[in-house]
Amino acid sequence: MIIGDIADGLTRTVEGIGSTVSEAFFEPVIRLGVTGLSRAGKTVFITSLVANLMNRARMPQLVAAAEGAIRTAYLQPQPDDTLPRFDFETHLAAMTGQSPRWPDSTRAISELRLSLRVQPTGLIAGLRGPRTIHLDIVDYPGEWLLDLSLLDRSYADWSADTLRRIEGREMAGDYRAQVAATDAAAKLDEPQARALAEGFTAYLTAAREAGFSDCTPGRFLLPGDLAGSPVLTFAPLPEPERPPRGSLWREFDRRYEAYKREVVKPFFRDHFARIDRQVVLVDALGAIHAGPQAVEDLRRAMADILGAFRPGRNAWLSKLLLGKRVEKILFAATKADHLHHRQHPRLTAIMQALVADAKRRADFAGAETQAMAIAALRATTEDTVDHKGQPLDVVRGLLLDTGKRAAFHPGELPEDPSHLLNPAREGAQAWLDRDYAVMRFAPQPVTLKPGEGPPHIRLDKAAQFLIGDRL
Ligand SMILES: Nc1nc2c(ncn2[C@@H]2O[C@H](COP(=O)(O)OP(=O)(O)OP(=O)(O)O)[C@@H](O)[C@H]2O)c(=O)[nH]1
Ligand SMILES: [Mg+2]
Repeated sequence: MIIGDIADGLTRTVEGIGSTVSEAFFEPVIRLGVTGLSRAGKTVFITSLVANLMNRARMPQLVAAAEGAIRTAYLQPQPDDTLPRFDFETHLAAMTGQSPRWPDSTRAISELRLSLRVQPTGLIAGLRGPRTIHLDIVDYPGEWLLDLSLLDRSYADWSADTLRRIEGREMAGDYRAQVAATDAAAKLDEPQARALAEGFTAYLTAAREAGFSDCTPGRFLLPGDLAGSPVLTFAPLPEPERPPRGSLWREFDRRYEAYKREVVKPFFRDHFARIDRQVVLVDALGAIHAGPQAVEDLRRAMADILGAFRPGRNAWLSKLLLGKRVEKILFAATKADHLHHRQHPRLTAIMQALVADAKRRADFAGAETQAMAIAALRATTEDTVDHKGQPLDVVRGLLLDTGKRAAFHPGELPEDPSHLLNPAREGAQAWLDRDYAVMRFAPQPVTLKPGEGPPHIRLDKAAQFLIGDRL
């Protein structure tokens, strides 16, 4: 254990020196992490961001683009040979063109390098030649950040906490019955172990679908090539009095520790620790639609996710980072094109309130943060219609389910976010005085003019915050 920690520290130092040397003498690199819970909009965000950095006509708020300092932007081979490449071309082809559709779910880590050729403008224009800046974008599931909280918890703690949380949840009924029929002190039986892991995974999947975010271990939902391996074949059980050697409990305890060591730590060491700038995408509208419980759970999951950006909280992570920190974090509420722009400030305020708790406790170790409402790919147009003699703000688009055009009003978000967050915190079952609807729109067919990227809302402002200062 201790040896492992020291070795981790050493790797980090050597790497740290490597990247400083290359930055000073060669070409600067910005590592941008893009994360969010599943379906938050990561793939659409990266695809649209890259397309709009390559064709910058829709990026007036990105100062370097508006001033013409960015001469060209082009894709290059990424630096990490063992990470899957973010499949930009396939995603872009899906999202644009005459019969566009949303890209497929991705559910694993991937990387893409975009290189920007930048010519300084203004007074120093003549003094400096053009330089190349590499933007390495890393897409990873937010669920993996939730696993950080496992590192300082034992199997017994995690089990007790998880079993407590699922007590009142309907979709956990089958798993609770399985636990009730299990003797954790009995000898390990592999088919039984597998059945428990499968039962617990089925619960996690249903909880995730119902809008719950506290779904650890994160890899149970996104197993990739670990599916079926022992590190993913355990589940929470009540602690028996004196579990004998070779018992189900002892073996699950061991596998839980292996999960932390072999799955969680390598992700933080190899990927998370190298990120300079981070965007956290949040489907806040989706949670509001699902109801107060989903909003409260999202707030808690945000606090857990954001814990990863306050390294003081976890001794192992602090040692790994050695004082290096993420410089900027953007919290972006996605899919803002479901709302008329008049409501965007309210969505931003809700986003701010959702992360406020975590932020108050420690300002992310000095990282600069901002909250925003964005749409990476705008699928609607705005309109105001007459509704019983009153003007009503709506958005119009092509419904995904029926393929029909429709005007849609999702409900009024409150001006004061506490009108949503307080009932959620107090355990309300439904919103008292209002209802929020979410419709799924298909992307609009677009014909892009030369120089134009896909239509979006505030993607340029997001890019200015995330990388503008380095261009
Ligand atoms: N209207 C609208 N819908 C969006 C936007 N971005 C994402 N969506 C919707 O959200 C869904 C999920 O987006 P993705 O980008 O695939 O989300 P993800 O976080 O990569 O999801 P996983 O890969 O499953 O983790 C899409 O299929 C769209 O329905 C947007 O800007 N506007
Ligand atoms: Mg994805």
